[in-house]
Amino acid sequence: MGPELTVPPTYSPLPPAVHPRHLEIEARTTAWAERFSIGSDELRGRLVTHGIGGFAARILPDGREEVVSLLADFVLWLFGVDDGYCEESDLGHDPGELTGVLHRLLRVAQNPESPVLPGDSLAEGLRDLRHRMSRYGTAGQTARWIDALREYFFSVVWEASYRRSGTVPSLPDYTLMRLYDGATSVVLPMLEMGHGYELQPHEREHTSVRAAAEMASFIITWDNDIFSHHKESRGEGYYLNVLRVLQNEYGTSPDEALTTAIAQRDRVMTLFMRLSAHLRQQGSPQLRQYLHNLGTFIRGSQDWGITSRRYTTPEDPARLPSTLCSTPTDDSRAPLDIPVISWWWGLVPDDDAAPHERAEAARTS
Ligand code: 3E9
Ligand code: MG
Ligand code: MG
Ligand code: MG
Ligand code: MG
Repeated sequence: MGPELTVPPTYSPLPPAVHPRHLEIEARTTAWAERFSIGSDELRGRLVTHGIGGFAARILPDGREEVVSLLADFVLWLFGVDDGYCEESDLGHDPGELTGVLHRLLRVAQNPESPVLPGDSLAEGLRDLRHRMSRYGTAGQTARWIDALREYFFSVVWEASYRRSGTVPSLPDYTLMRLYDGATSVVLPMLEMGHGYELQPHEREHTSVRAAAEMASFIITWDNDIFSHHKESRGEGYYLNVLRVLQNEYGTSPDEALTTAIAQRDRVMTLFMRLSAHLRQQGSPQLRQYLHNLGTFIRGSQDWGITSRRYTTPEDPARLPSTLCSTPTDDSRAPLDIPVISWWWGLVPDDDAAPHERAEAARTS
């Protein structure tokens, strides 16, 4: 085990917010996990101390309460899969076996009435989630959620192949995998459901809008890697984290990898802010709401990440920051040297001034 890393306050230009009913949501999610017996007793005992209800309450601070609760239960369920199946069991070392299990779960999500995996607690929990998705979302949103679950499952199978061989992917491959294996894209349909609208496909699938969502996934998962590095590097067995990938890619120390990862997420954050401002100028009210909630997803993940017991691990404390900061460590407008995402930097017109610059120009013209 190397020397302990100290994570400095990281950059956030976005304000904090939490749903006023977060305590009730937290309590209901604990009860839901018990009712469906999600994970082993030991895993569930840990998950209910992680403040997952509060996390969902930060992702959708003004959302419809039933959908915030649904999101909280779903995130707890995802940890039942990600911890229970992928990271802490033999199944996570066997991509073929894992594929079969995940396919059966997908069938449950798609056709909850089919007698697949009867009596399995994750399957029963998923049936309940699916019924509630259909209640609060449209048929299109439910289908999008199932497709996103499939892309998340596909990526954890890829991850399992690295776990099996004990190898570390290249930075571009890790970046591509991480756009999906943090389960961020599975949350996106619930941003719409939380506010009772449906983005039209021509807007949601527009290259720039999809890129904005991918940037949010990048920032959220890079932040997770930064804040969860302590938990992950001290755990037993294999772990995959951007700090490990960067050390492997560039032959640098853990401290240098931390500095690089923070610079990368800061550079993407400044791009996300410019792209959102650009898209807001012409987008529908629904798109503006969606962009707003990509922001609350990012900020909520940061606030949850530095405070959750899951990452602070009080019995062996991580050196995490207690605040965030208002200045990026890297505000370059040049693309990151990662080919799978470097095209993002071509989406914001060069002369697209920052919002405060535009306001100033309008005032003085
Ligand atoms: C994967 O990353 C974490 C997801 C599968 C957990 C579910 C959470 C969400 C869908 C919201 C997105 C939030 C994130 C990525 C924290 P990893 O590194 O296995 O998570 P860990 O908590 O173990 O560090
Ligand atoms: Mg169980
Ligand atoms: Mg994981
Ligand atoms: Mg994990
Ligand atoms: Mg992590």
